[in-house]
Amino acid sequence: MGRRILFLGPPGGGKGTQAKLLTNALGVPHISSGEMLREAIASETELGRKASEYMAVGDLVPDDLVVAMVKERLRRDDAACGYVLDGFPRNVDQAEALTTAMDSHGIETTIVLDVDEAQTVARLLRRAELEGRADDNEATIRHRHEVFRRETEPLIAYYGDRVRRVDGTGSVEDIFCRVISELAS
Ligand code: B4P
Repeated sequence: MGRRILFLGPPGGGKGTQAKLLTNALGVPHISSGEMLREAIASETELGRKASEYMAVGDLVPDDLVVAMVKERLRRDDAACGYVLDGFPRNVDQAEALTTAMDSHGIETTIVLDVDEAQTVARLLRRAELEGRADDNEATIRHRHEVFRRETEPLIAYYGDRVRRVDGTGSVEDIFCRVISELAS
């Protein structure tokens, strides 16, 4: 089983949840662009100040900022034996930048979590009640889905035969079993 894995899926599709479980199972770092950007906002860095206006309305943060951030993270020693990427790349330009930067250490497998929009919206509205994340309001969630369809879905064709589709509905545990089965097959 390869250890350079990307999770793709709609907002609320469960990428973060499944990526964390897989990270623990494989012993490689979980690299979430969304989490890194939220940390930058919380620490009030220059990157955080620039990113916050885009994230608040559900738009993508400009590619140059995100690509530099993730490339720096991937260069650290703990990612030498693999990584689980979550939220990056998010469009074809970011994917091209990653392919160029990683050369032969690029993504081996892309797991696409299939979940319909109604379910993901319900999940994110529940999270809004529990965690109060700024971009988890219905208008922004709908916009994040539009951005996903326009910008991120084309990555399924980009990664072609490296893609494994997984039914992302049901319990977290059931979905994780499907992910592991796909990676083992
Ligand atoms: P992300 O943090 O990546 O947010 P997201 O795609 O909207 O996914 P999210 O974390 O919400 O959902 P997940 O699938 O993990 O990005 C946020 C913003 O950062 C973007 O809008 C953009 O502005 C910016 N950004 C990030 N990366 C970028 C990039 N590469 N380029 C440019 N901008 C970028 O789902 C988690 C939720 O579902 C949780 O509440 C969880 O508890 C729940 N859940 C999971 N599995 C479940 C299950 N089986 N049943 C029920 N609930 C479940």
